[in-house]
Amino acid sequence: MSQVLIESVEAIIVDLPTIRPHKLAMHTMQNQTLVVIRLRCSDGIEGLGESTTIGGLAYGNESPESIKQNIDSHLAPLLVGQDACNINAAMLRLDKAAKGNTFAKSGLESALLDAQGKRLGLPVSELLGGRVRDGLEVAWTLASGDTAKDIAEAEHMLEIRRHRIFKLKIGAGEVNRDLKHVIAIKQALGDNASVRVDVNQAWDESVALRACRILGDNGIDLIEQPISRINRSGQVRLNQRSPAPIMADESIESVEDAFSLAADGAASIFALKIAKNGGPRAVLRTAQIAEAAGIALYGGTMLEGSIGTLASAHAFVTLKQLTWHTELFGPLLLTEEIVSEAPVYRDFQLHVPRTPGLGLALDEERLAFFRRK
Ligand code: MUC
Ligand code: MG
Repeated sequence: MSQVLIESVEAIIVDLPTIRPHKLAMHTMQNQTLVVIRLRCSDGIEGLGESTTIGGLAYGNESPESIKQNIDSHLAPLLVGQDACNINAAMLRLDKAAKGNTFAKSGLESALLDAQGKRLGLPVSELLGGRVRDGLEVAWTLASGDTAKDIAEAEHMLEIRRHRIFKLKIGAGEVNRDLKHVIAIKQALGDNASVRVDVNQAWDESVALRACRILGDNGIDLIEQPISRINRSGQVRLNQRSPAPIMADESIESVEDAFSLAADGAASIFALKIAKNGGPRAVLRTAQIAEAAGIALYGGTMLEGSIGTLASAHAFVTLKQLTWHTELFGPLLLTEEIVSEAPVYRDFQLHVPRTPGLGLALDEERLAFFRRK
């Protein structure tokens, strides 16, 4: 068989409405911008990937526009003409020529895996060594900014059996008001739900020491990234003192970050995100570091659409332990789809397709309608 080559790589910016504003410490999302990757190969197979972030440059070092520009100008030319079946060689070539850019690389790695899975007739999870579960329990984020609305939203999710784990985005408001908001929600939901918070780095250590104690004492199960990713020693101290476990999210911007966090004892849970590691294979390297260090795992999201969500899910179903479950609800925050069959959420779980590749096809008409002109 003659070699299969990568013929073209396209990065497409897509703007989609959200079901409601989504309020995070550093940004309020009024919509979501996806970067869809389309990788065409000489055997006619097309691989899909996604390189999505949150709030322009509010979350990380890459914005949708910079991701597209860097793929168009630097990364795609390195891939075109290369062997489409050798994902190790393709990703090594990108890593040699381009520092960082893990969001862009994640979409490209996902697209290569999707194409290879379609070629071999295997789901991406099987290319990654094989799944040990078919479904993933999915948390929902309460982030309307209003306590009563959040409680009503959580109760509805419990009733329709879609979510029983809730993450509350705090840190934008005054700390005592935030604590009251969280405790009111936990009291309303009681033992029917796991309630966690994500501070998105908004506190300093002096505030976090007191707040983490109050949250832990009031039944909050997990505290995500309470202080700046830069304050490593503060995070180590918080991890030793907080009654609720500390999860690292923004602190992990690469697989190497995961290693040094583990070595320093700076978190007892890692939020795994394909975008922050450079793809579904790269995120599994971070998972292996965590497993070796006795750090628990959580399947995180950058609020990707269906493509990025399933690229994450195919990696997460291969994991031995996923103690804190996942938050792969991105498609449910959007009012519109650009794939022909949306991922299936049922009985608190996301069901991961067993069809070849990621298990998705683009809806060309909807993509044409929503892509940025
Ligand atoms: C984050 O910081 O974890 C994940 C869920 C959500 O609502 O926001 C994201 C980002
Ligand atoms: Mg987070």
